[in-house]
Amino acid sequence: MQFFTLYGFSPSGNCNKVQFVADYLKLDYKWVETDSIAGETRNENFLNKVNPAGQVPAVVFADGKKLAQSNAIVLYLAAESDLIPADDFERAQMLSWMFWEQYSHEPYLAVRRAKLKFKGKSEQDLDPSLLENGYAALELMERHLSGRNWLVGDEMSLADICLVAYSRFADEGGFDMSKFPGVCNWIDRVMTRLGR
Ligand SMILES: N[C@@H](CCC(=O)N[C@@H](CS)C(=O)NCC(=O)O)C(=O)O
Repeated sequence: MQFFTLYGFSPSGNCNKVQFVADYLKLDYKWVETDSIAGETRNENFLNKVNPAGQVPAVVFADGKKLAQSNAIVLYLAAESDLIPADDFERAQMLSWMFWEQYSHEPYLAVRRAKLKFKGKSEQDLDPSLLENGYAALELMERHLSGRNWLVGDEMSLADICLVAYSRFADEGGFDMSKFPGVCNWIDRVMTRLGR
């Protein structure tokens, strides 16, 4: 893997995913702190040179190629590593969790956390469906993880890293994690495997 620059905001789970994968795989990269809340992803320089969509994480490789979207970046960085199952069906299951994360998990857990923790909103300001849908995502994970160590197969995969990114901050989004002991144990397991 060639050297790359990773533009990321430290409190962002989407950015943490990329950092976790890059560090686990001991890749050679430079982190550039980019405060998305302060608007640093929306200036002309960032839009022209890094990501025209104005978001982090975003990666610029030594040869000038650019890539955005956390789950696409980790898939590229981890190609041919042990974070992607060798079995075709398990690989598809991993992708299934990663698509689910972006559509049915992150939009509730990450958004609720961002509003409460970074945007100064109070519980009363929030759309109640964020809590309802976030709890539905956590319940689905709790059921799936019963009797399993990892989301897919017998080893940690990108699915675990992508889902742990915001699950571990669920309490900051106002979710009562005492209802999800299986998810909490899995979070500890993934973070330990990542050496964090
Ligand atoms: N689906 C994208 C989401 C990226 C995203 O929402 N990034 C946020 C930080 S977590 C951001 O840069 N927001 C700034 C903005 O949209 O202006 C991914 O997974 O990378």
